[in-house]
Amino acid sequence: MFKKVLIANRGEIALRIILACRELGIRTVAVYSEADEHALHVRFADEDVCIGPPRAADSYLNVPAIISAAEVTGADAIHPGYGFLAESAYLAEVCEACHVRFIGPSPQVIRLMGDKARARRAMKKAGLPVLPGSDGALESEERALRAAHEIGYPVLIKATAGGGGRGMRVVRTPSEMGAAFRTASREAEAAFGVPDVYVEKYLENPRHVEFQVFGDHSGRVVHLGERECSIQRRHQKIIEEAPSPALSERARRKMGALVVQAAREVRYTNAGTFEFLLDAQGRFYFMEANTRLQVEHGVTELVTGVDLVKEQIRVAAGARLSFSQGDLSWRGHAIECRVNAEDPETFAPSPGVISALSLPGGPGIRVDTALHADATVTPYYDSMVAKIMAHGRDRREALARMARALDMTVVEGIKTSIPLQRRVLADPDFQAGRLSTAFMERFLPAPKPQRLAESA
Ligand code: MV4
Repeated sequence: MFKKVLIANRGEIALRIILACRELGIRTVAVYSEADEHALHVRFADEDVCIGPPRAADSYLNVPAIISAAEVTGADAIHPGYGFLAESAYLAEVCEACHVRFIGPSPQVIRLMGDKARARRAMKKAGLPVLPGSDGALESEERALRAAHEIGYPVLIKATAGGGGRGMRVVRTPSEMGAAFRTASREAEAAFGVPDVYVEKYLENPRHVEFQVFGDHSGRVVHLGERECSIQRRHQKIIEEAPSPALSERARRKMGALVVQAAREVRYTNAGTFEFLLDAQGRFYFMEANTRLQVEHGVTELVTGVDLVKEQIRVAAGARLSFSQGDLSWRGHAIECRVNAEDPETFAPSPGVISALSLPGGPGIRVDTALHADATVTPYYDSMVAKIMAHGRDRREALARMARALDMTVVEGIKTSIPLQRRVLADPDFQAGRLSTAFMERFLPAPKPQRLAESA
């Protein structure tokens, strides 16, 4: 087992990884930017190294600084968390070259899944259903038009280097192709440095359902069921749950078996997530695979009882998976609300000093956060400051626990997304499990008269 792990991240996930290391008896090294000198992840780690100025590009994304910190402290491994360098094939390669273990999949698998068109091709070949589409990057607008003609409109132009919705454009008629092709390509170039795009049949208002997979270095691969992640805004998830209200036991078994087979085919190791779009008829299509631990891993932990972070560390150190598919069962229902430091009406970031803090507890509640009284929420990084999770025997109980947990949460000094989440929890469609990726549109900045009426 590793003796010392460096955590190349900050905030709640850095803390989450430190907790896992503690339980495994592994020493921890925190890295931090000048903005995070007093952060909780630094205080809870056994050792810490400052890796640069506040801007992420100068610190948490600085590969040489992070590798140097690992070498100076004698760390055996690096856990990247999520975001920042978590899906950097380059960091994984540099780790190999420097004989520091990267806690994640191989550089080859990270690179494969990072190219969305290549991943789509590979997963189709491995037996996963995909939407009709071009099987690779399109060289010109004319090629895109020809592909769209074969697929049938509407189509979606996607960036091969994509993710996060950037470089995506819906095209409903041939006349829209030219402008959409050029803007998508330009956006992709600006965001990812790669202008390549491909097209796919566009599915209107699908659900987003993702499967958690895990592979070890002896070739064992299992799935830990799915998460429903349709409640999102501008590709930022807001509420996630496990299991998905949309999947029957039979559908889960079928999708799970296909995902395991596909992951095996590419020799997937460590934790991964296979994202699917689900249509109104229950048909599912592979969208992309994320080669990292996800923000929402906690809801899977609550329903399976597996500690995914400890498993990641053990497997990276060469251990076999501590459970087999047959050992796994799912208990009850879990839901997560992401607490963001933002205005719940306008979504504008809301940095500041936490003047008062009272976090929820009681039966079935878990809170992952690095917040504390007097903490400063800086404007430099992602606005997510806490994750509130609720577990219950069924969805109804989980939702009731979440609602009262949100009611008992006090965060003063900044604005948070909690009021918005309370409104979602109270929504009849949400309560009935009628979800889609278009769900949040109803909750977006209310037109002015309505807002006046609300506050009256
Ligand atoms: C799609 C789609 C509809 N049809 N692909 C969003 C981000 C990127 N991962 C792919 N995304 C989508 N791909 C086809 N062929 C709709 C989306 C999409 C979406 C997906 C999951 C969760 C929220 C979403 C919000 C808008 C669009």
